[in-house]
Amino acid sequence: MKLIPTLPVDKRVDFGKGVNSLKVEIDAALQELISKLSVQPVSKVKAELFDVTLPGKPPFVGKKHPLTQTIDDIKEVFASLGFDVAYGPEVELEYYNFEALNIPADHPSRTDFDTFYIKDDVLLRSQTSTVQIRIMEKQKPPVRIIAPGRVYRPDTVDARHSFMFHQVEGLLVDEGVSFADLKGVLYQFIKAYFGQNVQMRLRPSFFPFTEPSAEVDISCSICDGKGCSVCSYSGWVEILGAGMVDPNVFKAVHYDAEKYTGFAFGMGVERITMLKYGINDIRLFYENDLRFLSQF
Ligand code: 2U9
Repeated sequence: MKLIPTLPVDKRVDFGKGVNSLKVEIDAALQELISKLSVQPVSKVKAELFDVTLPGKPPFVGKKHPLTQTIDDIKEVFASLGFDVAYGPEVELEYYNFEALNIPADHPSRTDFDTFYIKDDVLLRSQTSTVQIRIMEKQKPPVRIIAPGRVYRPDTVDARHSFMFHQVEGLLVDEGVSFADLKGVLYQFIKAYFGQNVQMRLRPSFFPFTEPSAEVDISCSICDGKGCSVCSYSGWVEILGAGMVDPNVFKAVHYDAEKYTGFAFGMGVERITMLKYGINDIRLFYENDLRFLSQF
């Protein structure tokens, strides 16, 4: 186009027309190329694709495992009764798991708990009572604690047994503590956890670490005590064990058994969770299947 003024006058018109039509052709080809590459201003793309009035996608929010929820619920009830929470090691000395709990090497009840040994005198604990012994070694009465945690037993896995499960054990030691105090505390716990309409009964039993001892039943929460397969048509289900701390346990931690008395109890977390929600297989807790876990 710059050349046009330099040309002789009679050539300018034809040359100008030719250049102009070339320009139109190039412009059209460029426009086509641009639209094929869909090069558009960013602000325009966003304005067309993003509708700010649409509701957002809810983020996936995880939640606590049902066993952790149960432990939290138990902690809350006992906190309201003045109990602290204590923890201890899962890998334990044989002494804390057995001897200090009045279970000497030749005691017949050891076979039920004889557990996973790491070496001669070190094992995976079979109950959380080890925690209470450790606390009593460090602290004078009054003691009022619950000890939640994992325990290990040589049980064959089936719908109701597992080689690892969770317990919450409790201990209260002071001057003048009686069996009636034990019964009152357990009664409050059962009403708070299972509901006001649930009944409780105690049956005499034996544990090496408590004397006297009892097994505690509640009226079946599945059938309301009418009788079903969960309670073997008896209307009652066992939910925990308990008793007055054996004087030999106090001897092991140098507490004066003449001055102090105390009660202790223990419950399986899986068991009470299964009873509360009607779960029929303990293995469901350990499989990490979200179809099960997301229901809680
Ligand atoms: C100390 C002294 C005594 C804790 C107790 C039980 C009875 C009991 C079982 C319930 C179901 C274990 O998980 S389970 O299989 N526990 O029956 N536990 S008395 O007694 C203690 C604890 C600590 C120092």
